[in-house]
Amino acid sequence: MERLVLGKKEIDAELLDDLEALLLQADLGMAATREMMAAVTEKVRRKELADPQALTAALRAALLDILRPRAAQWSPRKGETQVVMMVGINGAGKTTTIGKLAARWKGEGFGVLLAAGDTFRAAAVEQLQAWGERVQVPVVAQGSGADSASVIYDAYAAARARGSEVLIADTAGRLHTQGHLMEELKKVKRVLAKLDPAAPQQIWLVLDAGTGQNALNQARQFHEAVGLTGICITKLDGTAKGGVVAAVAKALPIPIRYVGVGEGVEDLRPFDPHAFVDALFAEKTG
Ligand SMILES: Nc1nc2c(ncn2[C@@H]2O[C@H](COP(=O)(O)OP(=O)(O)OP(=O)(O)O)[C@@H](O)[C@H]2O)c(=O)[nH]1
Ligand SMILES: [Mg+2]
Repeated sequence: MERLVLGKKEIDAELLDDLEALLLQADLGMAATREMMAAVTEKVRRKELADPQALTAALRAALLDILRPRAAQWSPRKGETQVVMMVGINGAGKTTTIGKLAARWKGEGFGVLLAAGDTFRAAAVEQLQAWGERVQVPVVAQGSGADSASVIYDAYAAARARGSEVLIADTAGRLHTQGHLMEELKKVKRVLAKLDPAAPQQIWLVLDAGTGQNALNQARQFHEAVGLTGICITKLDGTAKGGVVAAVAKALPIPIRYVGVGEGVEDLRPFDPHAFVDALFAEKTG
């Protein structure tokens, strides 16, 4: 974005139109784009922006205004056993993100347990177990075909008995439009609530940044079905333009917890609005 703006000598209507198109192309979506354009257009009208550099700065500030309210970290707490349930459509990156989170929280000194709640997809249990071995965190599993709610319930009971601070529960991928599968997630919530009405303390949606504006629909529908307390956005290392983070931030009042930037165990970053704005405005090379 920098290049487009800085390549020009003055701010005119054409530059503003180009900018709007660029924001939409970068997946920021209508609402966030409108808000940012309104902010900078107003500054242009009041002649507060002397040159295209000032315009870039104003755009960054407008984007930060959208993102900053969504930056809120969550961490396990000593003396409690909390459940983080991960939900999302097929292939979004749930299981991978669980492996990364397990390594992070274990590294911070917390007792971590994983629940193989994806009893639906063949090899899903083995995939989580492989992550468990890799990051040296135990996994509670019953094998495929088992009842997801019962696996997660047993795992929560085990986590409490062991005094683990956090149980991270995997769940099967599902389309946000599949009503009966959404019902299954509600069942997990009901069953866990028998052990503690506050459980699951966190329900995080995993979104693949590459799904563009469809990510918004997913977020809305999962939120409506189960009530989200966090969002993780994966695959920001790939071809995804990343603007979808702003679209989601604008549309839903849900904290963005982490972003995934690769397939490795270290490739998870706490969501940092400043770093995100820098990355979005950085010139892509090649
Ligand atoms: N490049 C990149 N790849 C990722 C990232 N997160 C996950 N992946 C890859 O995306 C693919 C799907 O990840 P999974 O973790 O299996 O996704 P899932 O949501 O558990 O999928 P289901 O279990 O089928 O619902 C895997 O090949 C991961 O390695 C990321 O941040 N960057
Ligand atoms: Mg999975």
